[in-house]
Amino acid sequence: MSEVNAGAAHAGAKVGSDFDLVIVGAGFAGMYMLHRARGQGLSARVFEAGSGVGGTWYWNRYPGARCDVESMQYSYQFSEELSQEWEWSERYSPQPEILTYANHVADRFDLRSDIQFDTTVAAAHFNDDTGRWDIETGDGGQWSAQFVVMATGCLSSANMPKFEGLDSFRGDTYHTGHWPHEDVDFTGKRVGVIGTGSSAIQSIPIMAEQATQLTVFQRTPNYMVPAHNAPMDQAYAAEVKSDYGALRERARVRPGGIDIEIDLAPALEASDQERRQRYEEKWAYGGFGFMGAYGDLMLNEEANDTAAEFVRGKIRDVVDDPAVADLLSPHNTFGCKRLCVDSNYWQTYNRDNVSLVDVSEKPIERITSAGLSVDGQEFEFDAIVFATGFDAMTGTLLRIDIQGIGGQKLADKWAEGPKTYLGLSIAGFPNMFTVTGPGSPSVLTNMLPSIEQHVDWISDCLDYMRRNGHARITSESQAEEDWVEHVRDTAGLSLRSECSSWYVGANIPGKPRVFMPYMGGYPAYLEKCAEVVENGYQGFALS
Ligand code: NA7
Repeated sequence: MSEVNAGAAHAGAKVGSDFDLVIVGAGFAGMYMLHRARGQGLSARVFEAGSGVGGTWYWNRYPGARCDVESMQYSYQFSEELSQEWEWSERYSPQPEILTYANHVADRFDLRSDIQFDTTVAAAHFNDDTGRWDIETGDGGQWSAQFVVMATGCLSSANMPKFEGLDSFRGDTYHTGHWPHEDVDFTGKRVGVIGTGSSAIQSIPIMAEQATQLTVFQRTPNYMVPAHNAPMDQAYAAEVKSDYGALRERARVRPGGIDIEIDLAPALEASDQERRQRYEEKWAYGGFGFMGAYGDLMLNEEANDTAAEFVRGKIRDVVDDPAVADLLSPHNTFGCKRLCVDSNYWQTYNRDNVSLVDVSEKPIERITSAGLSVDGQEFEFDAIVFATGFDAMTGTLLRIDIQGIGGQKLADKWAEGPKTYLGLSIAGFPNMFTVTGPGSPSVLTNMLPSIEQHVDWISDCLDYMRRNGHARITSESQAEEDWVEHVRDTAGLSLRSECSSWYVGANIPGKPRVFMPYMGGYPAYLEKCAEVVENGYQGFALS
């Protein structure tokens, strides 16, 4: 999360050092990139805005924060010893445990000495004369590096809507993506929550147990599938560890890079009863596997609606008040916005101290000194929680003043949406790589393996360059254009590109509407990345 100060160039700036590689961010991507760079004998420095490692798991400490990918799959795979020795305590890991894991990795591989914490990157300018990157940190430090790796995360710039009167509120305010490090206790408090995405649905059931009154302001209801979280099944963990490679291999051939069962049969060819049974089985198992019930759920509106209606039925089953159940029921395309994996979210609305306010047609008018107002009605709170998400995929990169060849600003290049080659490289910005950048499968996959795949690709590329005496790599404009077109065409095949989600930037006013992640599937993407290398870094110019 970079609260960057783009205008930080000033007299008396501290002079830093020269590095082979500067890495921005010390989340899972930055940490592994540092580890690989060191293994290649490169000098590297990581700049991290936070005071510790962990990236998204460092910042998102809200109550109930938990990974929506199962623990045995959401972990690094580069070290077999690490995979064997680390023990996850639950089926889905809670944020504190993932953060402990990140810290364990930092210690185990002795990473901290090359990470500069509490340091934002304000600017990165490609210097046409030296062929290196000039980097400026928010503290006025100036650094030079041959290569820059943007390990800045996909969901790392919090979206705080510009509500009128925001500063006038006398109570406490929180953003789920910037949660305080100390415990926040809502006991005895009246709490308002804005948003009903993953962060909200994870935190609402827990906050509701503390608050005297919890009021949720919902603009769009979301589809959920139950997590059925539980203590780790030790027999299952042992079975996975007996051949971890097999699990990873099964995951690699799945579109989302997660080992879940996928049936390609079309939903519409099954009878109502067969469909019902299949959905019930998936529901009973829990998690994203629900999406794998049929092959056409994201391709055919009618098929999609069978899943949507099944989920709406589940809402009616568990929510006592039919009017509330109705309000909680989504009617947009199932799985179009990111599916939420929940624990007792809808059930929470059966509590006497929880209420739901629809702001879909009459938006929040303003924040007031006592709370907020909607449609002329004032709601009073002791605390307001903004669970309003992120400026996804491009937000953090664009908050840094990045300039490529000839001073071209990334913000200008991306004015109509992000353009990359493979989500790894940007034409006109030589020797800069993005880990899980826009145009790569990233957020549509299990992030950790996707991060490792990118870091491995970049590291192998740097090694290739060194062995072949190349100092500069840049993606070619035509290759980038072709890839951008392919990303767009592939997105167009799926129902997913049609709704107002953060995947298309719809949650940020004024952001260009472009489906940002690559939807062609993880296996196809891996193949493409490998093919580019086999063909001598096809689409890149090396010199
Ligand atoms: P999300 O999924 O982007 O959710 C943000 C929520 O905040 C969503 O319900 C938004 O409604 C709502 N929102 C945003 N701005 C407003 C305003 N101005 N008024 C009312 N409501 C608003 O972010 P999360 O942090 O929950 O999850 C992000 C990802 O993290 C998630 O997908 C997982 O990958 C992990 P909207 O739907 O836009 O109508």
